[in-house]
Amino acid sequence: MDHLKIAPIIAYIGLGSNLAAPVAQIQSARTAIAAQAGVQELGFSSLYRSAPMGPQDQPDYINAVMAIATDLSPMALLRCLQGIENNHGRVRTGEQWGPRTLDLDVLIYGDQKLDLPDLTVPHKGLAERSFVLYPLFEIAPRLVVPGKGPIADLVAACPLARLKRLD
Ligand code: ROI
Repeated sequence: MDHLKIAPIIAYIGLGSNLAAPVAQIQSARTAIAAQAGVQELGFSSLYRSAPMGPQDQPDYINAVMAIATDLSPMALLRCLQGIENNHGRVRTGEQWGPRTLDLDVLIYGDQKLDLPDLTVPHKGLAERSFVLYPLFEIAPRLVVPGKGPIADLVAACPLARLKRLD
């Protein structure tokens, strides 16, 4: 029955943290994502330090992007990422742009464009966020972002802001 298997989808996850040892949060999230049933890690960017987008009276963020192959539906993947956020002490204050121990976003899900109540793919803010575009470009330089165009063009049009790749 092998021929009936559905090919996994390639998806990209954005990771961000600016509280409670952000580098450790991101590394632990990577391990947790890769350990999920139906998820296989394909790639992981460098870690980047970025100025907060939104209120400035919060610490700098650590950001990264992960490429996965997955059999999970978009909503199943989202729920799985929310579970990992909760396990990392994420407290949902209702403050939209506030600091967080761990933020996991479904940035891209194959070639799909989705506008569900809880999930928009590709991620709405993607084209304006250097802390998403640069790590994404690092691991997928030939990617075409559905509805938005080649990643190289998006990177070229997005100011670096205060983004620094960590070594
Ligand atoms: N700012 C940066 N630099 N990185 C993030 O991951 C991030 N995440 C957020 C908001 C509050 C919008 N700002 C951010 O959710």
